Amino acid sequence: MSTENDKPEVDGQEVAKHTTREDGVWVIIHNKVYDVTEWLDEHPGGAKIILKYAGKDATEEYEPIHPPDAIAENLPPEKYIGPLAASSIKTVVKEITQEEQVRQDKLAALPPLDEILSLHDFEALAKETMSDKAWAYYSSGADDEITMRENYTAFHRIWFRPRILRDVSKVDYSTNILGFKSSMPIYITATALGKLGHKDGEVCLTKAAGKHGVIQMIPTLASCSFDEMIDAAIPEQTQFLQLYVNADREKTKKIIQHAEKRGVKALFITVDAPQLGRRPKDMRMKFDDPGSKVQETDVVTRDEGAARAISAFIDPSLSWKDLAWFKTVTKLPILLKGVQCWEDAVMAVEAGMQGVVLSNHGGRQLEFARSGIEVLVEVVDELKKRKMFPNPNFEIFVDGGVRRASDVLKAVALGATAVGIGRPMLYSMSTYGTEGVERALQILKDEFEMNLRLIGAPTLKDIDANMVDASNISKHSTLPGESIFNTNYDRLATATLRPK
Ligand code: 173
Repeated sequence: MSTENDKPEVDGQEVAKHTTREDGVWVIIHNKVYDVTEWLDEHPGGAKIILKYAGKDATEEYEPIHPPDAIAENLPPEKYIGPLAASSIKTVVKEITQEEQVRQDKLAALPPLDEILSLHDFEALAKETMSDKAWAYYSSGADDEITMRENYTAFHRIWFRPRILRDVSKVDYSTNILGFKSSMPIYITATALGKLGHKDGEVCLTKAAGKHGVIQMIPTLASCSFDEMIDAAIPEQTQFLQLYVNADREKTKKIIQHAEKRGVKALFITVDAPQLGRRPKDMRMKFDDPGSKVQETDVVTRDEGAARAISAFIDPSLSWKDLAWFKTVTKLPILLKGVQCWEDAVMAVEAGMQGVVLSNHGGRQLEFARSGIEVLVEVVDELKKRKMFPNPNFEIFVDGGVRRASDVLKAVALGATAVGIGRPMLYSMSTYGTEGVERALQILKDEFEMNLRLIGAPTLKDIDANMVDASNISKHSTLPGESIFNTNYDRLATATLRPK
């Protein structure tokens, strides 16, 4: 049997001849040449995107969207043609586009990290320096992005009721999350496609989390492989796993059991994404290249971006009845991520879950879903009435819109164990890599220290619901933010003069 290593080198000019279904479609990924002709119509992202790279190096496009083992798992070994000839490597290396050069120049002009004072700073710099595609993917929200903005503004309807004269010479903002130590009441939540933002991808988050004693929730759809994220952790570092459930439950079982074996400490099943939301900003980035060798039959119907394509495996039939099965395949604590009302939180307790994340998926799923922080208030109220909370076996988390430690402390005051932070971690990673994420976490620590002193709480246990006024939390502003309202709608007309 021939092994991979026996294959002859392939010249770049030979690869360049294989650009059509008739002549065969070859692509180069990581300096290896593959024949993907027969795979074109099976590709979840459609044939069109592959044809765009026919005869060329597709590595850059491929990397963020596929885990490193995707090719090996999907293509039969004989479709590996051979290594790209060393003499060709230079000739096929893409010239850097003008757009990319501009981006590189901007990255080189990033201010030193000690000038970054808040998570907002990272966001502003990420918008300036990320590729259009990456920015569109990370920053987009569902529909008119009203829920996405609401996540952020909902925190502004909660105000503090600080206490004074409480000896805050020493403050301690560390906590336990599901029994695991955390240096602060936050965790890095799961977000997909890390290599869109930074070439090293999610391991940047792993490393920064390890350095700062923060828990990382590993995403199902990362650019790095699961094992890369586990291997990047230091001993004693805690990692959780976010899980998209595959219609093929055997695949899901394999993922869970592998994660458990590799030391993951909890499983967060995403329950708010039976279908991926429509995110217009991302969708407008759909792949359309007039130069590509697209044929009539290759018209792509999936026009909702790479995320939609790679999420096609998610099982929309998942239901409460399935939860018992998860308990048969793992001993890990199981939590539901994406609960949005108290009724479902009660059902989660009754189903024996170890907790819930009150979340609307960063405003990327159902438009007009309420913010996690708003849902927290009703969930804690109702669970308390039923004597289901506080409960050492059931913890409540919130995510969405968090930019400040003060936001986190509001959630803690209202009953959350900790809060998930997603986009700000991606923005700090995309701008400065691991060091950026470390700086973001340090900024949060500095904010926690100051805020605990100023609200008069030496430890997180000293914070309770009386330290906040959340009485306005359900009073929504109905203005659709500053986006569509300011661009598409005309100002209301008023009476004007009529010069004679
Ligand atoms: O919010 C997302 O973009 C997300 O969760 C996702 C799901 C599937 C594929 C890629 C991203």
